[in-house]
Amino acid sequence: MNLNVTQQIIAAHLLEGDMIPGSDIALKIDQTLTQDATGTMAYLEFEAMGQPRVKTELSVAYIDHNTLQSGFENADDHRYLQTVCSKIGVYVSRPGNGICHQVHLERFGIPGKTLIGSDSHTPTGGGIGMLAFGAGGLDVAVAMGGGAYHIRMPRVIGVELIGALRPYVSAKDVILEILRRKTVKGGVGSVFEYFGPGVASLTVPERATITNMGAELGATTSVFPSDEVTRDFLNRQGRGKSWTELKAGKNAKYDEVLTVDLSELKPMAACPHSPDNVMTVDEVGKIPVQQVCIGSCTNSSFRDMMRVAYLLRGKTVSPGVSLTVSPGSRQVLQMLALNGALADIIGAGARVLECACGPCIGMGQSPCSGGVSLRTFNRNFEGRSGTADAQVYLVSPEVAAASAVNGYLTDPTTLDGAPIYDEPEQFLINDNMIDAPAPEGMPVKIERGPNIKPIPMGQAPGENVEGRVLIHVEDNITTDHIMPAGAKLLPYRSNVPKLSESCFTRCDPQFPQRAKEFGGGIIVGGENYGQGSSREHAALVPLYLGVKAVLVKSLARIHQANLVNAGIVPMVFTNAADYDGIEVGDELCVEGVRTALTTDGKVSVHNLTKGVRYEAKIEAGERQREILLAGGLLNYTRENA
Ligand code: MIC
Ligand code: SF4
Repeated sequence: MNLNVTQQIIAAHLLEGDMIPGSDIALKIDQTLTQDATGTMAYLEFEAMGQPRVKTELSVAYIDHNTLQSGFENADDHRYLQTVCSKIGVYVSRPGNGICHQVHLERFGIPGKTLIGSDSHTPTGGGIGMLAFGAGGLDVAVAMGGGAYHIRMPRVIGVELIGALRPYVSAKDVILEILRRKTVKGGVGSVFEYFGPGVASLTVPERATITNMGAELGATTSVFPSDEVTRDFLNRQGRGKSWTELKAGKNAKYDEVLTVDLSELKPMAACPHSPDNVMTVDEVGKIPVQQVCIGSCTNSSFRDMMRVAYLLRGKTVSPGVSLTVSPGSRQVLQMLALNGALADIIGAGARVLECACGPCIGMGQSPCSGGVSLRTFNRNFEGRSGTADAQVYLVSPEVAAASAVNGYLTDPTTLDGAPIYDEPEQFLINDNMIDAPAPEGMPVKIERGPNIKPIPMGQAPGENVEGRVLIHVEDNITTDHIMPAGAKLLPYRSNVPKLSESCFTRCDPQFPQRAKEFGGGIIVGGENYGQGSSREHAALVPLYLGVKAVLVKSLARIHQANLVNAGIVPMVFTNAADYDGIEVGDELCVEGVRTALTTDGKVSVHNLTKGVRYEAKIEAGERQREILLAGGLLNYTRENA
């Protein structure tokens, strides 16, 4: 066999297309996951498609994001999720049971299977050898109905790991080092596949930290082989039967190879405000810290928490610091409670939060004004923490715990000793918070609260698409800029009209008002537009506000798919310099849209205000063009049903 692991899994799931990098392929999807902040939409969409029951091998809905219930909205959404899932055949992981990616890895992940999830960190499953992708809710809904997942065949970047991590250097430092080298755009169109002698030194949860944060590279996904370490992890989870070996063929090739010597790595920090703004902790220096948050789907495994407990044992959190700890799953929390490590964490003064996303998505714990917050999370975009001027640094659990005690950023390799950690004989298995769906045919009443509002529907575009420029934004705009999350807004994830009041307000408070005044229009942006989360709200809310097209230098993968699914035309400048000449309010006419969608995608954008023309290309594969012609995926699915 000459195939690498990525190609082997793709070959085994290929429904359409050729495995030529860049060309459209369709994959069979074995498993899906949703979380509650994107799941309500995904299930509303599944219902709108008119399918009675899911057709996947396994579909799970997790309730982990919207767990702060400061009004009826989140609780109503949870009830909707529980009832709709029971009816259509989806398992539900109840609130408190843990973060989707952590629980899925522990209880459901299977090497060699495909998984898509309505969350950008679904590639966490790559730690156990799954080919796992983040996707918009509509794509997940289609996969639940048995439909294929359509992507571009990725390039495969081989990451050769050699050596072993030194004490206090962590899996987080591996992915931060790769982000330092490749940046938040460096993974676009690629899968990061890990190989080499260093792989065996990493446990499955450590591998999952690395694949989780591959999302920040803009990668299609990341994957590790499935080896004895994987088998061992599955055995300890009582799921040894799910193991199969997966390794790259002897003559497997990669489109590019990076080498990381684990033994040379130092503790790192991603500095404000981007995950690729990486320096060593030593280079950043001993800056005073006001908050430390440990948890999130990147770093909340039993291993991570045991390291934290070791560093906190017998210590006190520095008086100037607020330390929060959120274990990633109830399995982890219960094991910490049983072995006494939780007592070490509590004893040091940590504020123990429930097993959920919590501060990572701004669900509470916003730092103080201008505060420095060290977080073991994966994103430090400006304002995401809920405090506009907070300085968020992304670090490993070891750096976080050592710094919480000292009150300043601390390189743990300067400490004595080394945390001793052995994988537990057996992980504690208690699936009593995972509800099985009702048997097929059993009547289940779906409960809908008043917060659930209709989904906006796209419209088929005319030959010319006209509109004024609503906003002109720079490079690397995230979905957190387009449609912010946080404690105040997440309760409205099933209420697009309400969300629309906050669309783009982080960039321009006048945006929603202007969109109304202009009667909708066109968004102009820079490189890597829409990076970050998978939230389709970053497409559906602009759609609701009348956005018809976006014209940018380049697009992030999941957001591009979400725009197409919503029926918003994604266009890329042929000549990036044209971006500079456009201003808010300019009247644009995109000429020949329908013709372009049936031919080569090329359009001419006439700036009627400035009297100039720009060349652009509609960024969409063949099937995506048909979806755009139909006015979005829901219309397309109905037409083709
Ligand atoms: C995130 O980390 O930004 C989220 C919240 O998990 C999102 C999903 C969402 O917006 O609900 C993601 O990463 O896809
Ligand atoms: Fe939750 Fe944060 Fe992970 Fe997103 S990145 S799934 S908000 S823990």
